[in-house]
Amino acid sequence: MNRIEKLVIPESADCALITSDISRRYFTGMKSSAGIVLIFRNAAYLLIDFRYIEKARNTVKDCEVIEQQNLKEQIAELMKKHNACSIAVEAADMTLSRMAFYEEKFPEFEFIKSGELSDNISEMRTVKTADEIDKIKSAQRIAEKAFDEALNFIKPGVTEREISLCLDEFMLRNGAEALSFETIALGGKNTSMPHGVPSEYTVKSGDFVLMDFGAVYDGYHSDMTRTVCVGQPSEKMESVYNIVLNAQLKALDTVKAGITGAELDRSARDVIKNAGYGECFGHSLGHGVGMEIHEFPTASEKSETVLKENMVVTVEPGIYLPEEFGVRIEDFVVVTEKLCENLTKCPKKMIIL
Ligand SMILES: [Mn+2]
Repeated sequence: MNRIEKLVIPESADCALITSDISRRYFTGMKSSAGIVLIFRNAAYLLIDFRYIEKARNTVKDCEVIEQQNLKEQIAELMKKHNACSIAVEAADMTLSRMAFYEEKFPEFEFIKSGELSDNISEMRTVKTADEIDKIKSAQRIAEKAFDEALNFIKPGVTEREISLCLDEFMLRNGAEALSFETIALGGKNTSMPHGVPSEYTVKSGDFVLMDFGAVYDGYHSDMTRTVCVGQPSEKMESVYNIVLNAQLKALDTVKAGITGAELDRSARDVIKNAGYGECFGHSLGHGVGMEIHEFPTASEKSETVLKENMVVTVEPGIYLPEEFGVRIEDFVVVTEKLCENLTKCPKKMIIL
């Protein structure tokens, strides 16, 4: 069964209207910034405009490709053909103005606006196929080579922005179709801000440098964080680093199919709490990664999601001490029945440059 056949259309709807860029790519295999997929229980159509039509006709296999000309007429025709009158929309993507557009154009149809369709799609996407995992691995290999490059680049005198540029340029030159997100590269005191923005701050000897970055390969993201030291760390830096590392190793030892996101979060959080830094770990332990950089499942204190085999999830504990420094170490893993498969191959013992 292909993905379109696997999609569960909400029971109250006759068809599903796919409008988000990511879902369109997920179901058609083709990247585009426009177009809709209309999925009935026994047929599916991609309506896409002139800019993309050649590519769509050549590559899209699982649905009928129609050149979009008059969307209103074309949708009405397909609805009639399939004797359909209710349409489930992607509530997580649909804006109020687009919804108003559809409702105005199609007063005769009922729109199912509950989150059910979006939930069904995101649930499908949490469990990865072997092919998706391969793409995620390719993305991660690119990011890891960029990390090696950055280790050669980082020295006293370089700025945070230069470090982020070093990572970005390397990833884009070496096969990344895009960056997973705006690269975080922070030095010195700035490392205490978990999602700080790279500035002109110049790295000094004795600084931590924290880098959180990833590459996108064929639509799939990677995500990693490393904290390295430029010159000798203080005793406190070393001790905090090792607490974070132990918390991360504990979580990597815990993650497996059948536990909840909350249990995974707790495994690392307890190590940090017991070391007296519980208040300094103010974000959740991890999140799913795939076609989006943040997707389900969530590994947070409240997450009741039960992890399943072949979900991909990050493990990224941190300790942040304002006006001093911060440490985060992030790997991401494929959940399996026993030991997870760690997709991140970079060393984690403290690197001193
Ligand atoms: Mn992450």
